[in-house]
Amino acid sequence: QDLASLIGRFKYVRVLDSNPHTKVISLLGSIDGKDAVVTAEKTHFIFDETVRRPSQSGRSTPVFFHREIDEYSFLNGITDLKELTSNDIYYWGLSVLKQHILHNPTAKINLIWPASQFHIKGYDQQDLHVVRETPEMYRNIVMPFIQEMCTSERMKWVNNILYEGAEDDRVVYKEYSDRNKDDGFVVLPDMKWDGINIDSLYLVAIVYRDDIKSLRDLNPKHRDWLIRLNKKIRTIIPQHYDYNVNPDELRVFLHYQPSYYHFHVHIVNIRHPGVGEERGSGMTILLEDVIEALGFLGPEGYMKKTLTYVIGENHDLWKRGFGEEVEKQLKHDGIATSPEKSAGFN
Ligand code: M7G
Repeated sequence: QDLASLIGRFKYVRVLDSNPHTKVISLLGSIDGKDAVVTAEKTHFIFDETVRRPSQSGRSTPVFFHREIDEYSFLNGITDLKELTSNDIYYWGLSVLKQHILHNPTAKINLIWPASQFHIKGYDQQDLHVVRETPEMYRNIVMPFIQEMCTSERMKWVNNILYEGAEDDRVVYKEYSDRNKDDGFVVLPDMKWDGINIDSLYLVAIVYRDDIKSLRDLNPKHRDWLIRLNKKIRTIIPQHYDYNVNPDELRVFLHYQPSYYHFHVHIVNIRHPGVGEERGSGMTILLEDVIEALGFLGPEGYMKKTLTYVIGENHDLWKRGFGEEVEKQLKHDGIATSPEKSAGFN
């Protein structure tokens, strides 16, 4: 089964979401009678100073070099240009750029097939709400949910990367020894990265230890480990990309709620603001902030903290009680939920 033949058999059902800001569209459809979600994202422009060459080691992890002119760079690649209007010193028009499947592809396409209801709901447009997740809500609602989400089927892609050599040729860094499993981790390009443009560099670091499901499981005992992890990430990645990205140009962060409950951190070029937040839900917390907070949170760390973030109505937690909690919280705070009820402050 390759991507091209699967996409060829994709039967369109409806648009799940489209975002003119991120230039992403997600469609629901089916392939061979099973649900499929296809997402397309227009790729970013290639400037003439960065270009991709195969790495020396022969692996397909791209390495970037500076160079002057490339026929696929934005200006050189203009094959057609039509002015729409001009006014005084302002001109605007439309253009067609030279495209090439390797050097300058038009879009990155992701396919999930067969897609579960979790996947479909995750991409579907939804109403969002701010909620305070208290430690009690975590214990009563989130913990049982996490247990259900940690099936070997759902975690298969993670275990494939850690133990089965999946995506091996793209791995940027791997550290693992049986003696020191707790320090082991692997860094590789995230599924969200086109792998071409370093401005939109997006990597994910997945740890070998499996006792940490999410931010909630972190306590002060993990602080030194996270400091080491942060240091390694910020050292290794600039080296790997020949300092076309510097240690202080990487945004290293965690998601809560994550989509997958096996500890991992996101690593993104700071030139790509907002990335990792495109779903509009959950919270993004910088690894540096986590390390800092563990210095003064009590011995139970994040387990005792109330976490405020955005939750979508399609998230399972919404039905499992978060919806009711949001109402209760507003009532408790004395905040009216409709114009009739808001008679002013007292
Ligand atoms: P998350 O914070 O749990 O969820 O991050 P998010 O999707 O809301 O960000 C999981 C990260 O793993 C995401 O950035 C995904 O794009 C990435 N990811 C998911 N899968 C299934 C794969 C995969 O098979 N390979 C790679 N390389 N990355 C993946």
